[in-house]
Amino acid sequence: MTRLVPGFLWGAATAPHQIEGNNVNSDWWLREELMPGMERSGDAIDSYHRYAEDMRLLAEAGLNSYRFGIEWARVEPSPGHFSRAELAHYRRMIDTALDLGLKPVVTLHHFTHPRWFSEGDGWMAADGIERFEKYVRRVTEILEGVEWVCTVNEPNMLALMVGMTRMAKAAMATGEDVKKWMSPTVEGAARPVLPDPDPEIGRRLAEAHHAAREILRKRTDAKIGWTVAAQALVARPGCEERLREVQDVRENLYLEAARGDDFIGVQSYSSQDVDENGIVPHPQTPDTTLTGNAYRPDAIGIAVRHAWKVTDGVPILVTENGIATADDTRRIAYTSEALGHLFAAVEEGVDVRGYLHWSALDNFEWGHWEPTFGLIAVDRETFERHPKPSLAWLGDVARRGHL
Ligand code: IFM
Repeated sequence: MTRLVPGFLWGAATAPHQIEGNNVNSDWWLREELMPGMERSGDAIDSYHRYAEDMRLLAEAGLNSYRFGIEWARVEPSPGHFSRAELAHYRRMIDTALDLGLKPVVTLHHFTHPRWFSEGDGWMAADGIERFEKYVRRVTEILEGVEWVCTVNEPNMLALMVGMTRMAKAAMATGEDVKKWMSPTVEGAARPVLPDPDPEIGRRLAEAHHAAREILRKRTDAKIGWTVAAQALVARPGCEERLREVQDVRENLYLEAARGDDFIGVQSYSSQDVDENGIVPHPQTPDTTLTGNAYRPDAIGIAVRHAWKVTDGVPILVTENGIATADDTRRIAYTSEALGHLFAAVEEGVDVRGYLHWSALDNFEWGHWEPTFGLIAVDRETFERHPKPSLAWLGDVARRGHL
């Protein structure tokens, strides 16, 4: 039996825009309005009001941690104007989690920005980082008792999305089809290989992360990290050099920026090969997931070993891992296999501090509602929650501490 560190986090994760509903001051809300044919977040699953019920279900199942986010667009609806009521709302969420015995893992930025931030040059504006620092400084006022803080979620995906937004704006101005720039996630089988993240934006995000880390270290006792989207890339024979080039631009820039952090969040779903032309598209097979990913529960093992190596041994928190499927028995099978691969890496000496499943609830998958990742289903008319067997299963694993 694999020995896990004492206090190993067993939990599930969410992000504000995907579950709260009516995030009207965010750039994603605007995007959903402007992009033809895109599904909208709308009320989402109304977790803004129902977070206590959501957390209670996780705690009762046996989990000891919940990763959720603070929404910048709510906390700072216009530049420099901070909402005390929204900060109090997120403080209530932290208190609720602590009362239920769930260690909060709090994300400060998960893909969305206040509209006013994106209307300008966003991260590339001269004062882009300073703006983020101001927000982070205000948020530290409500973080007492929080042990884990993620500054920016998937900066590598964010750098790609900022680039996609630029392309969408350019396409709209010339009347071209914007569909391919709408969202980084796709539903259905025909998943294209996503473009590279823009390294200039990536470096800027790394600067923002370091600035936030400094503020958080001065003003809180939390462990600080950021969470990187891991593609678990594997070289085909003779393509090791090409793999390295692809990893450098897609992941290593972000993993190297985590050296000196207290932890690195690893988020993994699937794995892909790299050949002489770059990333090989996911093969389409009967077990392809609802986001077009290959069914690859071994990805998490590849991902944590890579992160461990590139960060030079920064402790790892698996901040996301899961599968988009309508068949919950597949979710249990995938997660069980994934944990087996994770534990194998632990046996080899990789320092893993926790496993947070994506996602606690079925939610808004960035322009799509069909791909469901949740341990809990939600009726989108009544907002009733229906825990799936996978929740009880994961809670049981958490209680026992092994498979
Ligand atoms: O839903 C997303 C999440 O917001 C970031 N990581 C990947 C998830 C599944 O696509």
